[in-house]
Amino acid sequence: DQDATHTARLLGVPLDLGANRRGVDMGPSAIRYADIAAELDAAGVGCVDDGDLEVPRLETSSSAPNVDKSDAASNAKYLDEIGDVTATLADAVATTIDDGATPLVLGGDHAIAMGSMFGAGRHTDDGIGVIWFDAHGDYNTPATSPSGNVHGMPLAAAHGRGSFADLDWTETDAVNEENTVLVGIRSLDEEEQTALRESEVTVFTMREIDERGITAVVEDALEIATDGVDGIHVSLDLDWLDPTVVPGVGTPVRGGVDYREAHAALELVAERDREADILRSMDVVEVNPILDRDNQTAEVAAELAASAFGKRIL
Ligand code: 5AB
Ligand code: MN
Ligand code: MN
Ligand code: MN
Repeated sequence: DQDATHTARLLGVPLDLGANRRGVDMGPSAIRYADIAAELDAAGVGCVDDGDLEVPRLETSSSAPNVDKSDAASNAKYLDEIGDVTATLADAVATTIDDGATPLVLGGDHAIAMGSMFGAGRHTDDGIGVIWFDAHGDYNTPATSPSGNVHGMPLAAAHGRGSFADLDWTETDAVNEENTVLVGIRSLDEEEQTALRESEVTVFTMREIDERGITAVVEDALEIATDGVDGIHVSLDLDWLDPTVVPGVGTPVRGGVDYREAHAALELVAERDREADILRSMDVVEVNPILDRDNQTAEVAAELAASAFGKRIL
C-alpha cells in the first residue's frame, strides 16, 4: 500500500535561454512522453498537469543575449527574458502550494529554479531549505560567470548574491543559506569555489559520497536542509548522474552518481517527507532530448521524480 500524501501539479517550463546548448526547451515534452503521470500514479500520488508556461522562443523573438562584457553586472545572457519567466513561475508555484498541492516543475534549463525557489519561499514564516542535486554549484553571479549562462547562477540568485540583489524580480530573503545543501558536486569554477567556501552553504562533493556512501550523505543533507524551516525545495539537475546513465544533458561531467544511488537519494527524501511532510516543491531540469538516446534521460527524470514523491517497491 502506498501512503503518499501529495497531489503533484506538473508545470512545464520549456526555457532554454539560460543554457548554451539548444534543446532543453523540449525537456517537458520528453519527460511527459516518458510517462511521468503513470510513474506518479504508481507512487499513489495524484497528478494534475497544468501544461507549460509560455516562454520566449529564440526563433520568434527579437531578443538579443544582451551581454555587456565590459560591465560585470550585466554578464548574464537573456537575463530580462529569464526574469519575466521566473516571476511568472514563482507566482504559479506559490499559488499551487497555497492550493495544498506540490509543484513538480519540469525544465527547461536550471535558470527556472529561481522561480521555483522564490515561489516556494513565499508565505513562509521561517523560510525554506534547498537540496541541490547537481554536478555543478550553480553559484556564479553575472560578475563571476565564465560563460554568461544564467543556468550556472540560480542558487546565487536565490541567496541574493552580487547584482541579483538589485533586480526587482528576485526574492532573496526566504531561501536560507544555512539550510542550502549541494550534493554530488564535481565541477566548480574558481570564483564559485571561493563564494561557496565563504558562504554558509553545505557542499557534499562526490568525494564525500565515495567515502561515506550516498545514504549517509543524503541523511546529513536532509538534517541540515530541514532544520528550522517551513519545508524544502528539491532541485534535480539530471547532470548530477553519471553521463553514461544520462546521455541527454548539455553540460556532462564524468564521475557522477549511478542509477541506484540516485534512487536511494530521492527515496530518502520521500521517506523523510512521510515522517515530517518536508517536501514543498521540486524541479527536474536540464533534460536535453536532442542529445539523449531513446529518451533514456527523460525516463530517468520521470522515475526519480516518482521516487521523491513516494514511489515504493513494497
Ligand atoms: B547547470 C559553468 N559553471 O557557469 C557556468 O547545468 C557551468 O545548471 C554551469 O548546473 C552549468 O557556465 C549549469 C561552467
Ligand atoms: Mn549541472
Ligand atoms: Mn544545474
Ligand atoms: Mn509531504
